[in-house]
Amino acid sequence: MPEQMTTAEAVVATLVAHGIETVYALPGIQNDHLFDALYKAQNRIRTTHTRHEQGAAYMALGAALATGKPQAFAVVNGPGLLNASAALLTAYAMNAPVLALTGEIPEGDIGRHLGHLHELRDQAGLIARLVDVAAHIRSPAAAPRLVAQAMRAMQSGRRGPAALSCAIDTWGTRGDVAPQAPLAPFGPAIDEDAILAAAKRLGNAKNPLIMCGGGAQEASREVTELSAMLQAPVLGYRRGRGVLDSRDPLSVTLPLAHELWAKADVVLAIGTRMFMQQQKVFTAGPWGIDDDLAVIRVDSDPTEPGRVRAPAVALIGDAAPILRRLIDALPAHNAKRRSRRAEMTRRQAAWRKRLSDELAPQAAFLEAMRAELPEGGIYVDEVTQVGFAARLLFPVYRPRTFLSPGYQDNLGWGFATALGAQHARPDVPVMSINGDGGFMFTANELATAVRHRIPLTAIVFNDGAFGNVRRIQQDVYGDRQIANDLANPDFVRFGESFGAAAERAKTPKALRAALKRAFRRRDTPTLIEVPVGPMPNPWKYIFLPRVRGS
Ligand SMILES: Cc1ncc(C[n+]2csc(CCOP(=O)(O)OP(=O)(O)O)c2C)c(N)n1
Ligand SMILES: [Mg+2]
Repeated sequence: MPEQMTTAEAVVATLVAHGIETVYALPGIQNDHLFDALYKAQNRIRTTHTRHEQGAAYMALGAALATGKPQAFAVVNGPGLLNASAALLTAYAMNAPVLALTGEIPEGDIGRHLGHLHELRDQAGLIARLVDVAAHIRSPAAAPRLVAQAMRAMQSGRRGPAALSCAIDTWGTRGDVAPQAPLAPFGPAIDEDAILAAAKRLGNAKNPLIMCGGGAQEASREVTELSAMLQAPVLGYRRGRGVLDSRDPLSVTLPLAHELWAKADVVLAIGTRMFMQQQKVFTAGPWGIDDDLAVIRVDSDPTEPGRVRAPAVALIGDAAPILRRLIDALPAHNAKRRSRRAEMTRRQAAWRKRLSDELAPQAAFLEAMRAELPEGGIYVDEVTQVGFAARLLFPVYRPRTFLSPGYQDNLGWGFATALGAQHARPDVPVMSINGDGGFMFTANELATAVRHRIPLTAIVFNDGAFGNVRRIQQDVYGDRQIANDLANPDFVRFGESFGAAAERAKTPKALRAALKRAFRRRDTPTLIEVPVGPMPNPWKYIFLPRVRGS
């Protein structure tokens, strides 16, 4: 039955019908009708406001990554949208379902360059470069369908962000609106010939290897079964970590996977761009591919597998159902396999020892963190020394519990993203690690954590520097140091001034004790400062040389 409502009310009603529970938001006059609609719908949808638009957008991103479900944020046009844009860019790079709702200047004046409040020339064109699916809402009647289409797009094929804009006057326009149920996600049927081809290749493989990217996060059970059937080691580097439990002897981190890569004959690459294997990174790599290596790609984006090099087999669609079919088809072709348990346990231990020795300061802090963070607790990464080591050394037990920013690697994403993860998952502790440089990008959102009682635990490793930049200037540029030293607040007093719990921990042991206290607080954020010195260089274990092909 159509009902009379404003465009804003129609959008909110449709978001609610799609299971959106929270809008992360920062208000402003262009969106006043939207916030009025959110006010009226308070018992069905929460509005969680932040102190800067990037905080709102990163919170939506964190909530999406932690839950795997679509999330929404609302900001004003122009500066509000631009403030949110780095998070939107990151959501795109991470294939995260984040919906941006943004205002616009009066409908009739778009494109006339009159200089309205917050006017941004060709805002729609700018948004189109940030997301794959964007629409401009022109009437209340059109709103539900556009919301439903955006929601469907965010959950179909290659996942990713979407954006909806609406002019200041249109938000308030009343009209007849018909309710809109969610649209079924779309995707191709599973290609049975390709499943058979993949099953034969994998079944006959002598040294199979599985590689997981972010697209494998929903296929943990299937990857675990396949790995056991094939006795195939599984690499998860950043976005693929936790798909196979780190405690499984077949779960390997980057340097061991690189070693295995040299001898692999069939690789099953699931939801990964295979960037390091195919691309030179600065002066290292690619790992290389030659004719003795058959690559099977599983990807929800049909354009991804052949982008650099045509694979032997491409399986297009969501990973979990495809892998389930592969599990069914494999036994008819699978070789009899000896357990690699002992071998992999030994090789893992050797790498763990080497990395823990060479990256000792980072490893000791990571060990303290893992000891306290419960099995289902969520670790949120940053572009910082302990973070780089975590990508190699931090054991991860479950999918969606290691959130690492993907190829944007944008400094400052961590704290606000972790805030969103903790907001969306109040049932588990979330731990955000930060450098002193990155933390100050969104440290203002401590106020948001206190205001909304979000019990996030944030650790700041304080070396008084953009440490990574400093080390590069020391090592590569003859110690000509510029723009890397930081004047910091007293982080403990800073945290306390917001009303957060705060303390300083100088050793891994002290950090462990501080984390124990922090994870017990369930309605207050905690800030833990860890003063550190320079840390050993992790990069030679991350940017690895070519081991095959030419
Ligand atoms: C948005 C963004 N700006 C700049 C950089 C470049 N960058 C990478 S690491 C880094 C310094 C990080 O300093 P800090 O957060 O203190 O971590 P540390 O290396 O000292 O542990 C910078 C500036 C980046 N990755 N992202
Ligand atoms: Mg630093």
